[in-house]
Amino acid sequence: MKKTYSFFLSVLLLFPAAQALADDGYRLWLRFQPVNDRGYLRECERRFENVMITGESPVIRTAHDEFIAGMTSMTGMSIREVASPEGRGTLIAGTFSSSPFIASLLPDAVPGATGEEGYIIRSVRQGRRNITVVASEGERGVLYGLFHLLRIISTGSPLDNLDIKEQPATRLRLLNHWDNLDGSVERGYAGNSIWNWHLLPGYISPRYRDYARANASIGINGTVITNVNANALVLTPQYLAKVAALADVMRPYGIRVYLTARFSAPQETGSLPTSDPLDPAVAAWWKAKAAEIYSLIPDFGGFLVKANSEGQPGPQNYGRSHADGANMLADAVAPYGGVVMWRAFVYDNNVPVDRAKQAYNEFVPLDGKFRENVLVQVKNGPVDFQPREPFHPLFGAMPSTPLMMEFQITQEYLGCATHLVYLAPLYSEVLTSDTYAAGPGSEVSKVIDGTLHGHALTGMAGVANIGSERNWTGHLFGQANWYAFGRLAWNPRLSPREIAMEWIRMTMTHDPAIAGGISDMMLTSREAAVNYMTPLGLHHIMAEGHHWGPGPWVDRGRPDWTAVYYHRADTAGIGFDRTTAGSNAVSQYFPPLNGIFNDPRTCPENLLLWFHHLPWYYTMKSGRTLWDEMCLKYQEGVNTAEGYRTYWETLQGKIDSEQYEHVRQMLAIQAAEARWWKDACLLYFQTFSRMPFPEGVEQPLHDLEYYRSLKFYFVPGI
Ligand code: GCV
Repeated sequence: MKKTYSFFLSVLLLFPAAQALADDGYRLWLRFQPVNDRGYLRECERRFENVMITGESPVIRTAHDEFIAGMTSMTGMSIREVASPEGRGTLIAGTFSSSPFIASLLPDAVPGATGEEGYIIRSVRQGRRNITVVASEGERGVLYGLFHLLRIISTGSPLDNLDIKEQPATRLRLLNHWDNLDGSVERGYAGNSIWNWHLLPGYISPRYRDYARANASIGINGTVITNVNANALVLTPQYLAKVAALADVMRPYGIRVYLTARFSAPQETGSLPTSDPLDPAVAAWWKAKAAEIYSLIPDFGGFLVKANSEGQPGPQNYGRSHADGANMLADAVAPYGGVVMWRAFVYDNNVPVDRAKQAYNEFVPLDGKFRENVLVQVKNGPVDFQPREPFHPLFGAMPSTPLMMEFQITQEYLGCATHLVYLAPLYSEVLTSDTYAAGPGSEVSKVIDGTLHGHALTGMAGVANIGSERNWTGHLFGQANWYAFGRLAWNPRLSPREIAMEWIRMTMTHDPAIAGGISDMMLTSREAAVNYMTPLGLHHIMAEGHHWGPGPWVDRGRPDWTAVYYHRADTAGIGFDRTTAGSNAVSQYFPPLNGIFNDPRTCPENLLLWFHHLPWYYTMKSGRTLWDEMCLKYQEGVNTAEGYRTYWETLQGKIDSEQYEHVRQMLAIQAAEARWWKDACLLYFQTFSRMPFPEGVEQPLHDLEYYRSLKFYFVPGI
């Protein structure tokens, strides 16, 4: 790998104007802008003028090329490849087994110190020579370690005395694409699918590699490339060749490909008369299918399954349980080290008394009945990715089964890709919630990372917000949610602010005042969205079908898909009674939470109407009536969204012009939509409360009939 990367420098010197070009967002957080601070630049030169990256494999080659390209782009240095430390400083990277020299630099690193994916980054002094060593037991660890070092430099963080030891909290860190074979994306707001199924496997878009780079840079190690509302066609030889081509692109970045399995595939593509999981012919069909897949994709990850939910077929069609279905698939992939991720997002054919209770009721009795290579994948809350939900009561309630977290990155219920809603606070709120499953301190993150119940198979999935739009996510700030998901899957204890600052510094600016201002905006944005959409525990009051905009009046169709089912507003009050006197969903939580949620005086006010139906004149902690409080929350959300607009305008000329203009327009839409939410919801709820708006709440722009009559065609994502 001896090569001098002066080519990159000449490109930078020949085309300095390229640096001034507007940023279209394509490079995500991997912009690797030239370092402006001269002192810091000299520091980089002192430490990284030579590199020695040991080992030969596709992943190590990727790690090498990424590091050299990133460093060259940031410093313009001609980096020399060396076989032993030279000059003022050398970066040395590799696996312990690839070089006894690396092992000798880290004598304290006992076997198992890093695992396959963890790494150590350490500054070592040899005489007057600076050595920075990045080492791991596995080649993916080397790749992640070098991306970490690039992050240190691109955020302008200190380079001296590095002593970092990292290991991922979860084993499977996956994106879930709800991408269809026709190129559409369910709940996708950033264009079409990035997978061009028509041109695969012949044409490999450069985007696939850039996608893999971005994911590897934040530790994502798997991707489920097809929708959970699955199409059995993807399991046919024609499509498997396409999947194999994508897997080939992902592999050098340490990313495995997974597929969604349509439960009725044996009938749909295999012409069997049944898909009954206990039928030996069905099990044999899946075994043969697994063998076929692994012959094409030796590192295939496994299957993700949505069964018996929203019309998807499943084992219950044959009177079998979720465990029967999952285990049959698990047996098929087990010989190859594959896993099955079985989703707990289930809908019964009969409308339940309380939709929020269903997954718990169906899955808790199955605890301990799954094969060792099955994870049950649970959405963060019991209903469906709402702006705020309590954590899902299944977390902590299935000690003998690995539970995998499912977050939604795409903003189905959060204004699509039009609203700036930074989701790290939502993810973090859930991960740090105490389930009390094994007494105080039993946080959701400990269920997910396996430490609470002793599971080695662990994982976190995020429903991707990625599409064919040039900037990948539609809204520039949507990139921050992809980034934050990866960072939290690696380390659920990172703070949302820390993650925001990293992203801002890598994507927008190093200016501390501006970075601080932008991060303040990001950190408050989730609460702002909750306030202008669903304050005080309201939920699922979005418009019908596409879920964009308010629809608290929606009352047609399957009851648990309507808004009135969830808010239950009437002249007496509002909210879903899930107390022991109501649906008793509170009983699905461990003590003392069940008691805390059960009593309106102890229930957190931000979940009040999730658990309680309360009179409009109920007295809140502020001393205001529930009605007044709700009105003021809606207004607060609107005011915050307006404030973002005003703040952003102060950034003109201070950040990249294309970034500025893109976000400026998006924030204007968001502020208008926040007002629309407030006006529509308050006018509608006022028909029940019959109370006036309190002081400080602006009068609606239109009447209720106007808002109810609004119809939208071709909203993306359905
Ligand atoms: C993929 C919600 C969404 C559906 C989605 C489903 C799921 O109901 O609206 O689009 O389907 O969740 O998570 O399976």
